[in-house]
Amino acid sequence: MATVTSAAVSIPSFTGLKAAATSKVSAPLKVSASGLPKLSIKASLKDVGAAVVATAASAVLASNAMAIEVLLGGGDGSLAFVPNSFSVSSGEKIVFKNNAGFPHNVVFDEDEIPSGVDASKISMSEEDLLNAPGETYAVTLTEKGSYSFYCSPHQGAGMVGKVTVN
Ligand SMILES: [Cu+2]
Repeated sequence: MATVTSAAVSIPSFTGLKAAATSKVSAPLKVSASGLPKLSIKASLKDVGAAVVATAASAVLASNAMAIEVLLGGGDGSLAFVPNSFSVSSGEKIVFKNNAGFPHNVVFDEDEIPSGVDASKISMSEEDLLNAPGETYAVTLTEKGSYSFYCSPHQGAGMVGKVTVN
């Protein structure tokens, strides 16, 4: 536990960076305001790794200034992607963030993505799950077209989504 505490203390600069980058980009969505403080307070060892990745990601965000955040699980407890249908520009980062009702994951349907795109390269594995609040999975799609995805634990409950890459 001592390790967790010291790691949590050393992280605020990283999460701060991420918070700044994320809130700037996704402010119009108004989805990150409540989630971010929780993330920085509850920094666990797993979050430390995520924060380091996020730091690299925020450099990318700063350079292309494009990203969209999709919540995994609705604030009302619904098993859904929020939003569940959206558009992005080619190369825009999509960040799926655990919000409620987890575990969740993000798997693209190999039959409902543009031809030539390898579903396994843009998906989490079916067995891989995001278990903790605030955990994220990020993907960047470059091939234009329509993509369908689902959460494997909750696909039967209707946790499916669609993104159009323009
Ligand atoms: Cu789910």
